[in-house]
Amino acid sequence: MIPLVQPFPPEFAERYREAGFWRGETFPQMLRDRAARFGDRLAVIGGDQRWTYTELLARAEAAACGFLRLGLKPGDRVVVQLPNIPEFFSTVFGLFLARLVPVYALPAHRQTEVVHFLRRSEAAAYVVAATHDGFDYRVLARSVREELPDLGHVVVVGEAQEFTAFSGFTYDPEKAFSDPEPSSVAFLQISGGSTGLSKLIPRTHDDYIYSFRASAEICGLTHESVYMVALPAAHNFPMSSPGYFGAFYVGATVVLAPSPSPETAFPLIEREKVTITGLVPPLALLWLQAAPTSKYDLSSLQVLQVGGAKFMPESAKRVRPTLGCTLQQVFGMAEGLVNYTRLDDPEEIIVETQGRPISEADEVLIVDDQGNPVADGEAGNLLTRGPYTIRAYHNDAGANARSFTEDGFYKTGDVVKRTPEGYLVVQGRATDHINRAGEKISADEIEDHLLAHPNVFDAAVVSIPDQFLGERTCAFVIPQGEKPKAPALKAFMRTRKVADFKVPDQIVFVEAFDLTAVGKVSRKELRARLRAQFLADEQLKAGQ
Ligand code: OOB
Repeated sequence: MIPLVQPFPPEFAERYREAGFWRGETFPQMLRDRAARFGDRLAVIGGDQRWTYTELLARAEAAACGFLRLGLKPGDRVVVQLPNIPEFFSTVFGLFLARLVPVYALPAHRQTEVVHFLRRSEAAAYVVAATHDGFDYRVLARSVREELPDLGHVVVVGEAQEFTAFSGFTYDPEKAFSDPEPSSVAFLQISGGSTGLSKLIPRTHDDYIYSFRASAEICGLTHESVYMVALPAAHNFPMSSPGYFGAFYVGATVVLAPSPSPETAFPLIEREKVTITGLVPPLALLWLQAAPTSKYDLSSLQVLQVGGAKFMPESAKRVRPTLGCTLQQVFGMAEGLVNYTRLDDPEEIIVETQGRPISEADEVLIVDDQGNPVADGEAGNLLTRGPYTIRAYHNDAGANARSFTEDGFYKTGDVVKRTPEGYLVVQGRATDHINRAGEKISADEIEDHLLAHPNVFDAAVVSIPDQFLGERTCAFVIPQGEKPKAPALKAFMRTRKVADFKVPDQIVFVEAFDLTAVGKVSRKELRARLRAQFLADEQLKAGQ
C-alpha cells in the first residue's frame, strides 16, 4: 500500500510548530477533550436526532470499534459517501479514533468517481447511506463491487441488505485506541478536479486543525454559536471554513440541513436559532430572493458566508439589507489556502473582495505567465505556500509535477489581484475547468466521456456565464456518421456513471473547429475561441 504522507519540509514544519500554528492537536484528542468539557451541550442536530458532545463521542467510539472488528487496520483508507446526516460525524470521528483514514466522496458521485477514489486510495472499505434523495446507494455499491471484487467491506447507514449494518457497530470496552501522530495524514479530501479526474488531497491533523481553529476565531465562533451545514458535508468549505470542525473545536452546535433550499433551511434557522452558515453564490441568490417574503424568523443569523465561486459585488451588496446579517466572502480551496473578509471590515471590502488569507504565514505570490511577480493591483496567477497548504497530492506524480513549483508553492490556477490592503479579488482562472454553482468540473474529463460516443468525432467543453449557476457547461461537438441528438448525448453521459452535475447543460453541434491561421492550436486556445464565438453570437442574437 502506498504510504500516506504530506511532505512539509522539516524546516517549515519546525517553523510552523515554533510559531504555535501546529500545536500537536489531533482529531481523537479534540473529540475526547470537547466531550469532557462540553459533555451536556448539544453537538449535532440532524433529522430527528439531537446528540450532546458526550453522545457524539460514545457513538464515534462504537463506530471505531465496529470498523476495527471488521478487521480494518490503522492506516487503512475508507471511502465515505454520506449525506448531511448525524451518522456522517459518528462515522468520520469513529474512523479518526480507530486511526483509519476517511476519503470523502460527495453524495452526487457515481460509480466512475467512486471506483476512482477507491482505487487511487487503495481503500479497504466503503461507507454509504442506504438511500438519499431518491437514490439507492446499495445499488451503486453493488455495481462498484462488481467492478472491484476485492473491495473488502461495504458499510451501510440504514437498512443494509446484504452489506454490513453501521447500526450494528457497538462499543467494546476491551478496545484501546492509540493516538495518531499529529503530523500524520488524517484524511484524504478530493480536489475539484481542474484537469482530469479528481486528485486526492492528504491533510494532516496538524495542518487541518490549525486551519479551522484559526478560521473559528476569524469567523467569531464561540460555544454559543449555532453553525448550519447547508452544503454537502464532504465539501471542504462547510468542513473547515470554519465549518462543523471549527464549530466542534469551540464547543458550538452543528445543525445539518438536508438541503440548502430556503424551504428547508429557513425553518431550521428559525427553529434552531442558527447564527452562521455558508453557501455558494447561486444559493445565496435564492436566499436573497426568498427572504423578503418568508414567514420565518431569520433574525438569529449573524453571518452569511459565501464562497466556492465568485460572488458578484451587486449581489454581495444586498446581503446586509435583505438578510440583516454580515456577509463574509470566503475564497478557499481543498488544497489549503483560505481567504476571508473579516467581520469588521468596511462594507466596501466585504462587497468587493474575496478576503485575505487566514494566516500571517500564508505566502501569497501573484505572478505572470513567466513566473515573475506582477505589481500590486495587477492580475496574475496565484501561487501559495503555508502552514495548511499541501505540498503534494496522493499517488499522482503527474499532477504533482504540474501543480507545484520547485520551491513548494501550490499553483492554484486562479487569476487574482491584490488590493493595497492585501485583499484578493478573483479575476478568473488560468485552468479550463467549469465552476458550476461551486462544483468544479474538468473540461478534459467531460470531453473524454463524450469522445467515447461512436458518433462524436471531437468535443470541446467550456464554461458559459449563467444567471443561476454562475457558470454552466457547454459542449461543442463535431459529430461523425449519424448526428446524435443533444438529449441522447446527455443520456449517454449518464450511462458513463458520473455525477449528474457533470452532464453538459448545453450541447452545440459544429461542423468543424476553426483551426485557421495558426494551424495547430492547443485545446486551451480552442476552448477559448469557441467560447468567445458562442458569446459573440449570443450577443448578436440578443441585439436583434
Ligand atoms: C472551495 O474549494 P474547492 O477545492 O472546491 O475549489 C477551489 C476553487 C478555487 O481555486 C477557486 O477557483 C474557486 O474554487 N473559488 C472561488 C471562491 N472560492 C473558491 N472563486 C471565486 N471566489 C470565491 N470566493 O471551493 C472552497 C474551499 C474552502 C472554502 C471555500 C471554498
